[in-house]
Amino acid sequence: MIENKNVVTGRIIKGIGGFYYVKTDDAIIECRARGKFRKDELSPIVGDIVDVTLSGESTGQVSKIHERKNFLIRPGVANVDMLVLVSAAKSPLPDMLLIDKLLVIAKSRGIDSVICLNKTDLASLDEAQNFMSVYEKASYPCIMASAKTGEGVGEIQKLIKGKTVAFAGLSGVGKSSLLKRITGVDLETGDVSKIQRGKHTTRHVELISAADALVFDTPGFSRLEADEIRADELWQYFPEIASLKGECKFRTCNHIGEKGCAVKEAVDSGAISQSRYESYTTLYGRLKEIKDWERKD
Ligand SMILES: Nc1nc2c(ncn2[C@@H]2O[C@H](COP(=O)(O)OP(=O)(O)OP(=O)(O)O)[C@@H](O)[C@H]2O)c(=O)[nH]1
Ligand SMILES: [Mg+2]
Ligand SMILES: [Zn+2]
Repeated sequence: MIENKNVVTGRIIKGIGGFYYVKTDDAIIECRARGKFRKDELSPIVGDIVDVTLSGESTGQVSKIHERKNFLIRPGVANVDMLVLVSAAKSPLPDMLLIDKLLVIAKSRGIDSVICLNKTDLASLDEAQNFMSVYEKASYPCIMASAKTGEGVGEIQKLIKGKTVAFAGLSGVGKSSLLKRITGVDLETGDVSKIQRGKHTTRHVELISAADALVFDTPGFSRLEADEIRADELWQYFPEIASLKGECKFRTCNHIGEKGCAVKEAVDSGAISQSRYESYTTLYGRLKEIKDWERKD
């Protein structure tokens, strides 16, 4: 094959207003995506490995998206090894259903998740541990952190070493603040009054190379649907429910109040947390209403 000198391969590290910034071995190239991606409904996202056809020294056009290992729509990231789901112990309080939806989506796409509770300096140890125990029982790795005091930062650094990791969560939980500590890169962080007015600080996904890892800083979000998942498959994406497979009285048990349900028994005994079970039943009810033909692929 003849090598085309005008084509280089790199990774999208940022996307703003129709421009993509592609990092190659020796440059950052500003690109516009080609029309054909829109037609195929395949848009480049941050983290994509792409071919770029150069039009100048540092400008070009994304001409091919390499096959993705995985991707998420919200936050829009591709080819990740791990998701760090950040919540704050206070301001804002954790949104358990949102966390559980994102955990479900990540699991269904084969992405491992870690739970990180930030701003532990604002809460009592009891409050922090209550939150942690919900996810420890579900067998997710959990870290208590504070971007203010530096607690947990070393632990996160150790965990993400050598990996490509996306930080996600509500606006204002401190994703950028933590990443500033972790990577030493000076990211923009918000002030609380701005967040209370519903303003987001980080507006674009950005891939940062630092601290022996590649990390995505992502904008906060509060709306998320897991609509691509079928109600009768939902149990698979709750590890603590999946581990009870075959234990219920009825083989077809959906764990929403049937007789002899081992999942409900585990909730009653405290082995499965009430909050996770509520998320399961809420999500199940919502997904059950969606007809198969309405489901996006
Ligand atoms: N007390 C305390 N405040 C923190 C901590 N981490 C972040 N903050 C504050 O919380 C506010 C929001 O932090 P950001 O890092 O901008 O939050 P974010 O998650 O990146 O928000 P978006 O970019 O809007 O999604 C800022 O005022 C930070 O100083 C923490 O551990 N403790
Ligand atoms: Mg931010
Ligand atoms: Zn059951």
